[in-house]
Amino acid sequence: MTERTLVLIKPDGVQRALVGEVIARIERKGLRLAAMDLRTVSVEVARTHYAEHDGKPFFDSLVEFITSAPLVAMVVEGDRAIPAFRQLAGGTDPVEKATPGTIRGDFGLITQFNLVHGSDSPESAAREIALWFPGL
Ligand code: RTP
Ligand code: MG
Repeated sequence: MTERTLVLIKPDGVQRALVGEVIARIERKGLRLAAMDLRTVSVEVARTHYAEHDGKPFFDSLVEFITSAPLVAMVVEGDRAIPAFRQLAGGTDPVEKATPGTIRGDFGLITQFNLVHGSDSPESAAREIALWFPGL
C-alpha cells in the first residue's frame, strides 16, 4: 500500500554532510521524495513534533539539539514507506539497536545524535506531515 512518511535528516546529519548519503539510500530502496526543505525550526515546532516525549529526561536537550542548526525535512512516499524507512534508519540507539547496513548503524554513535527521524505509524505520519508540510 502506497503511503507517506515524514523523514528528517537531523542537524548532525546535515553538519556531517550525510544528506546525499541518506537521500541515496532512500532512492535506492525504491522510495520517492514528495517534498524536501532545508530549514531551521522553532522550539515550538520541535516540541510539537516530539510531544510524545514531553517530560522525559532527554526532552529538553532533544529540542535544543533539533533547533540548533538547519535540518532537512522531507516527505517520502512509496509502498509501506513508513516501516521501509524505519528499516533503513535502524534502531534508536546506533550501537545497541541499529545494525550495520542501516543509516544509524553505519554512521551513528550516540543516541541523541542518531542522524535521522522517520514517522513510526500512519497516525504519526499524518500528524507530522501536517506539522512540517501543511497543505501537502
Ligand atoms: P525518532 O523519533 O527521532 O525517529 O527516533 P526513534 O523513534 O527511533 O526514537 P524515539 O524513542 O522516538 O526518540 C526520539 C529521539 O530522541 C532522542 N533520544 N535520546 N538520550 C536518550 O536516551 C534518548 N532517547 C531518545 C533520539 O534522538 C531519538 O531519535
Ligand atoms: Mg520516534
